[in-house]
Amino acid sequence: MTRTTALLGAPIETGASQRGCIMGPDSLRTAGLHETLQRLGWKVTDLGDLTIAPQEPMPHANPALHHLAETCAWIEVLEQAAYAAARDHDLPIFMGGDHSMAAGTVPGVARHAAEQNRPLFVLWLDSHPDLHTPESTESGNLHGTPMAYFTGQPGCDAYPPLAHAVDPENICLMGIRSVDGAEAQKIDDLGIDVNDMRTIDELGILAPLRAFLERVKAANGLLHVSFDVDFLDPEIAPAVGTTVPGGMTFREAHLIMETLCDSGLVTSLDLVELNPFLDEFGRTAKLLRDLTASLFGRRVLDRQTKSY
Ligand code: 5AB
Ligand code: MN
Ligand code: MN
Ligand code: MN
Repeated sequence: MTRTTALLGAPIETGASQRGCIMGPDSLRTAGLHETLQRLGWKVTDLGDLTIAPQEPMPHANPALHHLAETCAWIEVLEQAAYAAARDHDLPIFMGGDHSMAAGTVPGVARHAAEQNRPLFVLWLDSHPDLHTPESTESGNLHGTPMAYFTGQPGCDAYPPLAHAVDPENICLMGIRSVDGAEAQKIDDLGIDVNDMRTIDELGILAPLRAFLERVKAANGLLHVSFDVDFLDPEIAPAVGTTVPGGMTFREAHLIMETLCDSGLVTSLDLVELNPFLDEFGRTAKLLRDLTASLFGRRVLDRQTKSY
């Protein structure tokens, strides 16, 4: 049977410190994401871009916060749209947009998982854990908060009520190399599976990834992958406002996507933090397109046909 995907644009940039992520969805379209997935045999539906109404400022005890009202509005719109996309398609792609959008997409797919009586697992590919709350963030940039929200941490009361929290035990972080004090504390408290860059240097990416995928499979879980561009090394992916040196190489990133493809377990994907204003002739958008193609079945060689 033909597998189905949907492209859903979330042109949101209010969670980031710099402007430009609003152009992310169109940059991915211009790079040919739709056509690439179609050529791999998928039925692709472009659902267009979501919008929110203009918002009045929302006061908060943390004076550092930027765009709280807009973030709340995006969370509500995205939760509903991500829920519907996950219900209607095999593997929808949520095209960002900054990472605050995961505060909507993850609860949306969590609602779909709950309806199916299946646990939701999250693979978080990022140099940051994004475990601040609106109370703990010092920068006030709300793209640093989605994981605290969708795991139901205290300190997120300013956000819409959360119906389906993700169990921290079902989350795997990979590529982590920039953690603030409050986030490190929460990682300890929650016991989240964190594969920081040192772990990956020591073990490689495959061993921890396969161990996580085994858990997803054993639990018959749904698997959401949240891909932040700053997961990649800035040398290969310059188009992001929060570059951190020492990231994933080209081949490590493809190997992750190829391994995810082989597992057949992934049921939704965020592509976030792409800032085309910082890109070099679409280089980062094309890389994201190609990494997505690896997840959707593109191979260097078709190994199935090879016999030794
Ligand atoms: B991203 C930082 N922890 O809170 C903060 O790019 C960075 O979605 C957040 O991972 C980075 O501002 C958020 C210093
Ligand atoms: Mn992030
Ligand atoms: Mn990040
Ligand atoms: Mn970022």
